[in-house]
This record gives sequence, structure tokens and C-alpha cells, in this order.
Amino acid sequence: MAMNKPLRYVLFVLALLLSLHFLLSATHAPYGNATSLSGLFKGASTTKYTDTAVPPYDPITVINEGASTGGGAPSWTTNSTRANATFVMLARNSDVNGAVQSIRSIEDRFNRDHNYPYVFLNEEPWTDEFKKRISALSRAPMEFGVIPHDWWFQPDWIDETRAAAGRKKMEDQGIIYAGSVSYRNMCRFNSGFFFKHELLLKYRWYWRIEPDVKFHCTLPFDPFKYMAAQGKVYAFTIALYEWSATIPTLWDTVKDFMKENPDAVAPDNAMGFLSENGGQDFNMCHFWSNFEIADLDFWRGEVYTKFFEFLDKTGGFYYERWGDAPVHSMAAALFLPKSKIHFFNEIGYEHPPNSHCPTDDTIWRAGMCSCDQGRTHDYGPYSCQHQWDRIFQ
Ligand SMILES: Nc1nc2c(ncn2[C@@H]2O[C@H](COP(=O)(O)OP(=O)(O)O)[C@@H](O)[C@H]2O)c(=O)[nH]1
Ligand SMILES: [Mg+2]
Repeated sequence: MAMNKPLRYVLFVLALLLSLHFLLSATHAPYGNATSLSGLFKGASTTKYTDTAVPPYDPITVINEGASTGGGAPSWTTNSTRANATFVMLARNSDVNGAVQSIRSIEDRFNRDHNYPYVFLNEEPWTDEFKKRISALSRAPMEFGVIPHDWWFQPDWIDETRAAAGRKKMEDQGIIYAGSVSYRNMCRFNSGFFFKHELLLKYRWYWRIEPDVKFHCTLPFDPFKYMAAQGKVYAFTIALYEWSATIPTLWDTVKDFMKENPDAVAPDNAMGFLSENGGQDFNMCHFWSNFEIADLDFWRGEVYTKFFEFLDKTGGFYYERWGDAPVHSMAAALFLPKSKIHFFNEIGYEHPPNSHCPTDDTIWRAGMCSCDQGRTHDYGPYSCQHQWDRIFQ
């Protein structure tokens, strides 16, 4: 029986498609895998995307900047034992949702394999609701501490009339948190007291975490153990400019301290990060302290204790609005050799509005990073990464 015209046409197209399919299956492996019946029934979870353009990843070589690997992996790539370390979060009871999101993020990307403990600090007693919501998130030990009154609130010796005038002046300039006394309490507490809290005394290392931050990459190593093994003291992920109106007299005060205490200043320090002219002026570059991994003993040591007392007695935390970020950064950059400060490129981190995302494809893929490399802060207009890089050139 003769076929009618439309049927002949349909059969011809079908034959053409089938030959094309067999040709592609034979010559293109990914196409074959994706369309084979067994492949289709295996489901998405077992079909792995492979990109032959990307070489296989070796996590140790990526992060092994100068570590001694002699026989086996360095200790900071294994999770068999923990460092003497804790996470620390300062928060209000009302920050609970942001705190939950931050803890969930660090647990998923790092801590579920390590169970490092957490310390939460607040100037008010924690609510049962906060403790319940947070402690559900991890098997790690959690402690909820209250800050002693005098470490938080504005001291009596501060001239409140002068402080109020300072706040008003800053409000007129449109500076963020200009009129806030509690923000100043927070900055002074983070500058001079958190490391003395009784819940932190048993620890050597801390990782500061704030509510509403995100960790974008899975960490194939332990940053605490890395710091200890490499002799690092302070680590950051984002370096940027400070608002100069918040710290008009801070740098002069720091220079006075250095004049009185020349021995405090480390040889081979990171002054080149802080200044364009050998220390005469501060260029506003600092490490963004909402992320910090550091050695508590540095803050508890003699030099920093003297430094904080020197700054505090000027009242600058209240008459101006000195942040803990420039205070910590200046101390780390001046009192430590620059080799003891570390930039953790592997840690994808976001504290709105800024984020750090590793731009190196090998690191980004190895960390299964969820961040957009194109949006990283590293060399954006507000970044001080260039000032950091140049001191090692
Ligand atoms: N307990 C307590 N924590 C605070 C207070 N103000 C700020 N914080 C915490 O201090 C940190 C920095 O505050 P944040 O508002 O994030 O400041 P920003 O990052 O400079 O915008 C965060 O961990 C906050 O949860 C406060 O009045 N009480
Ligand atoms: Mg914050």
C-alpha cells in the first residue's frame, strides 16, 4: 500500500533524528551519558557534571602555602582533634533570626564536621527563646554569657555633654550609627573586653561571627589549626576604608602611643597597609572585624592591654565613634610582624553589603562556593586589598 505524503514526511524526519542521536551518542560521551536510558533512570543525584577543562582538585596544594607536608597531610587539613578554639557571637535577644541563619551557615560549611563550641555574649540576660532556637542548630557545646555592667555601659567619667555634642555633630554629617550610644558601647566592648569574659578564658583561639552573615564555601581545612601551625595571630577576609568622620583623633592618639612605647611596634610590621606616607597619616584601611579569627592571647597580652587603656582614657570611643575594626586593625598591623596576619581567601564570607568570594576557580570549585565571583569585594572601589597585597611585593 502506498504511503500518503504527510506520513512519508514524518517518517523521514524521525529517521533523520534517530541517525543524528546515534551519531552524537557515539562521538560525544557527555551527550551519550545524558541521554542513555540507564543515565535517565539513574536520576539527577547520581549524574555528576564533569568538566574536562578543569583539572582534578588537590585541596592540600591549594591551601598549602609553605606548610611542611613531610609525609602525610598537615594537621590543619584533618578533623581528628580540635584546636583550643571557640566561635564567639555578640548579639541581642532580638537578633535571634539573624543569629540562627549565621549559625546554620557556619555549621553547614564547616562546623558540622568539627563541633567547635560557641559562646554567645549579651549585656542582657538571654531569653529562653533565644537559647532554644540556637541550641537546636548544632551538637557543639554552647554557652550563653552576660557581660559585666562596666564592660558595656558608658563609664561615669565620660563627660556626657561633650559626648552628646559629638553624637549630634556626627548626625549632622549623616554618619551611620552617629547618634547611637549602644553602638559605641558595642565598639568599646569589642575593642577592650570581650576576650576577658570568663567564658572565653579557657580558649586560645576565636572566630567572631555576627547575626545575618553567610559563609559561601565549604572549608576543606581547619582555619584554627592552620593559624596555630603557621604561627598566625590575626586573620581577615575583607579589608576596606573606614569613615574618617568617626575617628578624627584616633590616629594621632595611636601615634602618641607609639612615641611613648616604641618597643611595642613590631619590626617588619604592616604599617604599609595603614599609611601611604610611612605612618604620618592613616589611609583609613582596616580589616572588617565582623569576621575575625585570632589568637585571644594577643588581645590579653601586655602590649594590647596598655594600648587599649591608652585609647580608652581619651574618651574617643564616646566623644567620637571609634570602631573596634580600626582599633583591632591598627594593633594587629603595628604590634605584629606582617607575616602573622593572614588573609583567608578560601573563606567565602558575606556581611551585607560586602562579601568576599574566592576568584581563583580552583578554590571556588573545591569549596563548592555559592557566591558570585563577579561580586567579590576584593578589588572593588571601597576595598583595601591592594594596600594589603603591596606590603608583600
Ligand atoms: N548585645 C548587644 N549586641 C549588640 C548591640 N549592638 C550591636 N550588637 C552586636 O554587635 C555586632 C555588631 O553590630 P551590628 O549592628 O552588626 O553593626 P555593624 O556590623 O557595624 O553594622 C553584632 O554581632 C550585633 O549583634 C547591643 O546593643 N547589644
Ligand atoms: Mg554587623
